Amino acid sequence: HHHRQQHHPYQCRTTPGQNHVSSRGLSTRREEYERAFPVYKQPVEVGCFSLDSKRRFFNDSRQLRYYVEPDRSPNFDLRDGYRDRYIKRDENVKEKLDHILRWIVANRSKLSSRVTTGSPCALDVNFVTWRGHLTKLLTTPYEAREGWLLAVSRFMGTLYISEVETEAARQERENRADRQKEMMYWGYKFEQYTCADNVQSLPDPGGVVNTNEAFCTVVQTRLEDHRLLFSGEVDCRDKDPSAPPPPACYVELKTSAEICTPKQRSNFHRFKLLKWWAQSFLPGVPRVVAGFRDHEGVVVSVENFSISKISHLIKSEHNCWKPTVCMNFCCDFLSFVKRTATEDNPNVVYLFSYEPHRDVTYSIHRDSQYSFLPHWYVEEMTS
Ligand code: 0WD
Ligand code: CA
Repeated sequence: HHHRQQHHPYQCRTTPGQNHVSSRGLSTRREEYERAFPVYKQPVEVGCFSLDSKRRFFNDSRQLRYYVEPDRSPNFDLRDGYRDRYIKRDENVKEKLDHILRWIVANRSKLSSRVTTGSPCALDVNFVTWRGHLTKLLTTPYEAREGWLLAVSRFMGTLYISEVETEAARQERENRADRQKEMMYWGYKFEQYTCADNVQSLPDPGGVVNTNEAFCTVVQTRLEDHRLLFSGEVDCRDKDPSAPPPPACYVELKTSAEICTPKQRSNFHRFKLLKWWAQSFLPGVPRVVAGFRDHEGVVVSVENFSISKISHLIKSEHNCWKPTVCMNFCCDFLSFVKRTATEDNPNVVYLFSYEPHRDVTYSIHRDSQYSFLPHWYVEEMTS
């Protein structure tokens, strides 16, 4: 009794007024998103900001680092400093969109449309969010393990999307094994081995790893008729002064277990490259540098991945992910949000929920714990 519609899977499939689950959910089935690649405009960097060692906000690039290419087989010890030179960001503090909102307040003139054209879209964008939230949307049709919760509020015509930690994610975070905690450090340690603070200087593997520090780019782009403004953390940039302007000079750093068997290679292509591609494609970061490490946390090889080549690399894989499915799903989700989150009120939250193998559904919450647009932001924007 299911009549799947090829191009508009979210449209009401039942008679209006009939209370049927499929009439208010959004399908996450891959087959429904296999159509032409949607228009995705080249992302443009409109600004950046930095968070220092105490997580303080600065409207500048002071935390931007420079990539220093290591040997092909550098033998970096990623376990070094875990006990005595590691300051970890407090994961219990939920920052929501606060840093992006601070950036918007400081740079409002760059974003507001000067000509008032009737529609009250004070910011001239439809969506404001973190890049990481969009990455989760892109990978949803292939995500069989983890669900998500995305809170949405419409304010002055713009839709703000902020993640809410699921109960399952909170439990996983609180029950993390010691080995897992240490492995989370390895990624940051690899950054320290490969990044310098200045164009002229070299990396300092003897220093402290402090995960409060971050450099974030703010980009603007358009996915079909959705104008997007989002921010993402950037690891470092090409230190060559003649490198292209941001975001094309940015480099994403990753660590991954070394690949020893065909099965491991296939899993790497099917799962890891999907996440790497989605994350960097969104802001237009062209390359990923991967450090492959052994079980003892020693980097045994370093490899470059060009984002534009990843989709070709995976084509030999049977039953593999497709970029067009990722982008079309995201596009349709944003359309679904636009037509659902209609009340313009910073204290109303439309909570969208995904559980693997289910449609995306939503619930509405007024003046609840889910409200995430701070008073200072609402005040600033309306005065
Ligand atoms: O409050 C929240 N729910 C979140 C806050 C969720 C996600 C991000 N954030 C904020 C933080 O302020 C952080 O500085 O986002 C920033 C990073 O945002 P993003 O670029 O949109 O996130 P994502 O693409 O998922 O992660 C990029 C990097 C990660 O690198 P790897 O190579 O592992 O993908 O940002 C780091 C991590 O190094 N990172 C985070 N840093 C702080 N808070 C977080 C987080 N929650 N998640 C990933
Ligand atoms: Ca990284």
